[in-house]
Amino acid sequence: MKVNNLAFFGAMPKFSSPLPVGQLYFPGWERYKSAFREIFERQYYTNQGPLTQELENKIEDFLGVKNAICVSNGTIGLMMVAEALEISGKVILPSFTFVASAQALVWSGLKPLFCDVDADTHQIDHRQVLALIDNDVGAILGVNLWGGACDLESLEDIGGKKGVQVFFDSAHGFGCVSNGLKLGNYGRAEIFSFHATKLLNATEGGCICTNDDELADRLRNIRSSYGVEKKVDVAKTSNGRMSEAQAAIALMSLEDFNKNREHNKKIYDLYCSNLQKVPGLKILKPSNVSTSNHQYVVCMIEESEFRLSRDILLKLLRSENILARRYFYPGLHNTIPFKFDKQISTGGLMNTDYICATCLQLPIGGLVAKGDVEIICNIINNIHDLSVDIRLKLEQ
Ligand code: T4K
Repeated sequence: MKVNNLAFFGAMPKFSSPLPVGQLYFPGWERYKSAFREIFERQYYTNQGPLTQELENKIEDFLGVKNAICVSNGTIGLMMVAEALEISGKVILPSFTFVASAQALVWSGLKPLFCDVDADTHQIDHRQVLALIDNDVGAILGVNLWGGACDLESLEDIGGKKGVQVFFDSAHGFGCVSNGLKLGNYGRAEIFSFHATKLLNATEGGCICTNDDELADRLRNIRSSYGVEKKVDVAKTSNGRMSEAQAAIALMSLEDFNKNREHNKKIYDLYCSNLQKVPGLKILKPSNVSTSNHQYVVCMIEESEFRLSRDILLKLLRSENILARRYFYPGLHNTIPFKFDKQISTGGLMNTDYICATCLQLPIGGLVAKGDVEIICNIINNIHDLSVDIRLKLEQ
């Protein structure tokens, strides 16, 4: 292959239509039709309808958790938990996460305090959490990234010893198992996202899980402005209701969950075997879990060995219609409003900066076939082989 065979330098893209990074598993038109016909016949669109209730029951069974409280998206789920836990002051969370983890805290009147992450796992560095705790810290929000988990038990221990509540953002973690227990069973509560790009998909949606019945009652009353049958006094209410249309799609997605996860695992394994010899490219192994949902394929590009930067590789791939992404770039601490706040972190966030500059997501999920992975890996291998020529051409 020659440099001029790359789409970036004028050749035809290797994929005729864009290949996104997200899941996008579609259940099939006939199943949609029959699910939506039933909603139409019942003439019941939202407010804890039969499909939402069925979904909650099925998620409780699937995760082995006492309470699953479905909501309209993961972000509002985080806001509702922060409210229900009656937290005040600062909340420690990792600096490498999606903006919603921190913004949900801001909406709840809390102050995020960023903790750096581990360079190898990308998860919050629990050793640094301890050093950040002072009297103003009201909670720790652990985030379970990339179909892996942070050190859940260490964070729970730290919270217990310091008298600080711990809850988890498991937006990426539905169906993952850590220490023999499915995510959803850790901390005071855990939040999942069922966004279209997640393996369990409700188009938009999410779920809060907790084994604390009293907390669950509070959450159910916060979810809707008019509460639920079992009234609990809460200071603030919201509208975090999941609609029947969302629940119908999530139910189909849950039915297909194991099959879709298997597909992701095969795709993940194929990337690993086809890219293992590329110098400077390392695929992240989901951390701290015995079962992952393989929701993301995350790789790190070390420029000195790969001989091209992550950003150049990204441009070359995108020209081929491979919509690779650099998630969480440029890092939460470099976004508004956090970048203007010197107290948002107490030390350097060196690992977060390093990961933001080197990490890249490759396509996985329902729209990606094994043959696509072969093509993507060939292109990446070729790009590395041609790196010297590519550099020269870019400098011209
Ligand atoms: N905590 C964490 C750690 C999170 O990662 C997230 C969300 C949350 C909390 C909050 O949960 P939610 O409130 O979102 O439920 C996505 C999602 O919007 C977001 O849910 C997710 N994390 C975040 C990491 O990624 P984008 O900007 O990457 O997605 P988007 O819409 O650009 O889609 C990716 C690709 O898929 C694009 O190439 C377009 C394509 N696409 C997307 C959709 C939705 C399609 O082809 N069809 C589609 O329907 O944010």
